[in-house]
Amino acid sequence: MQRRYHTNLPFLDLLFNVLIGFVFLFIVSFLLINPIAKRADIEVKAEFLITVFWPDNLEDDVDIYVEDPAGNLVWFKSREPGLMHLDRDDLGKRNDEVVTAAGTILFPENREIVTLRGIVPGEYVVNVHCYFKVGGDPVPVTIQIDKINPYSVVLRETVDLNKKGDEITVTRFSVNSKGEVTNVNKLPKKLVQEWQKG
Ligand SMILES: [Ca+2]
Ligand SMILES: [Ca+2]
Repeated sequence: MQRRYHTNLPFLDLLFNVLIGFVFLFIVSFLLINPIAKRADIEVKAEFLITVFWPDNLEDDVDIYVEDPAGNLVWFKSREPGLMHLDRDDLGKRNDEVVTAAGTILFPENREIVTLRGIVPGEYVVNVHCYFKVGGDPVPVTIQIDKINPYSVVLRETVDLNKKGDEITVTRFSVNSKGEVTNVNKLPKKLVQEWQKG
């Protein structure tokens, strides 16, 4: 009996170590799962992001205009029609400084973002317009369209706006009821009317 007791000890030791190993793996996997669940929370709030940006520190004011399949137009004076939302009207360098109670905070980037919070099937039109310009050099404007669920880059393209008042249809893209992009083309469409130019 005594011999049998001694031979069981290493086995129990091993069993205990395996158990500790499993507990450790469980804790590690739990920690890994948690941030992924948090990211998913953010993802369901938007289906597409349309980001327009131009070089930092320029005084040039570029505006994004997006028309949805229902004919809604999002722009700086109509920031949340339908399921679209424009984060802010970036005026170039002029509104880069934001004065807060904690002091002045600098946002050097020039960027406007339109979020599509849900899917309306049909065609979207994305235009950029040069509202204000300093100097004669063209301003390179980059447009990126991100599809969020599942993630893919639909388009990333840079166009030049040469002078005040220039308007370019960067893209038209169609989305079906499943949220899939079915057609991308560049057929121009004027979205900025005279009264909107201010
Ligand atoms: Ca702007
Ligand atoms: Ca800016």
